[in-house]
Amino acid sequence: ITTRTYAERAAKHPVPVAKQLLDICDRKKTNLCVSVDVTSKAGLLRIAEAAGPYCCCIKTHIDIVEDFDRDLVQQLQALADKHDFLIWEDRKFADIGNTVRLQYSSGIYKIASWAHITNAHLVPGEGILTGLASVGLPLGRGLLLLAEMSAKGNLATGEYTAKNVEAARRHPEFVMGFVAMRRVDEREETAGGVAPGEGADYVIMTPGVGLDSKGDGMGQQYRTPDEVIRESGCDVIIVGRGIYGGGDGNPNEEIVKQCKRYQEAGWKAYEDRLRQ
Ligand code: UP6
Repeated sequence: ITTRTYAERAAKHPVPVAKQLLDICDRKKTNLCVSVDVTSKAGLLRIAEAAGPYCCCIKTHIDIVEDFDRDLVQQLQALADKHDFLIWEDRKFADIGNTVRLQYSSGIYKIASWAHITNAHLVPGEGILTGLASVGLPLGRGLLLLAEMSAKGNLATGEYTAKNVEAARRHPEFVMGFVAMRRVDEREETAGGVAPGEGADYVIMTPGVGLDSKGDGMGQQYRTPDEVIRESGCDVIIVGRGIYGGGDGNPNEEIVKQCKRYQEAGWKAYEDRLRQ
């Protein structure tokens, strides 16, 4: 588990967007990514505006927004500039290279044009990385591979997880890290893939974080910021319903209150990790 600071890692990271993210974490003293899974444009913008000052990243599922338009992404980009956070479209691409290239660049959403970060499953093989990189690299975007998942009974385990790390190592300019539940890169190092400590630095972003609940009745499993950041060595906590509350979202003051609570817990866990 790395005890290097976000600032130290930012200074050396080969992927520009990872460097940016780690710098924001350091500057704003937050490792909180807020997942805004609401279905209206107004709701998404309202929550992003309320959460913006407390997070390093806002994660979207843009295809659930009923009244999506270009203005939504322009306003979201303006909020990202104003509050100093990155935008991650949680698209979970999972098709062959040529198809994901088109899904990433084109259609209604034109994800690559506004999302600093997106993510993909390795199920189709490494062609998915070539396809996404052909669009994302020239734009300075970064990709996370879903090496593990938070849901009960998910199939992203063992050999599949290790394959994600190996594939990432072959695309060091575009793959900035993983969605994972622990430091999967170090486990692979220990298993003999690369000499310990000599592998590239990866940002581990971790969903399934909640302080008040252990699950949602639909397979989601929650752990605390301390379990995720200090014990498991992950870098960013992703919190959705724990902050916005589900449905159309909590009132702004509740969102701010929960953001502060998760920001504080995540940062304390990081400081405790540096000391251990
Ligand atoms: N997410 C997970 N688990 C994964 C990958 N992604 O929960 O393994 C995403 C979900 C949702 C968010 O798609 O947007 O993270 C978690 O939301 P929650 O905090 O409300 O459970």
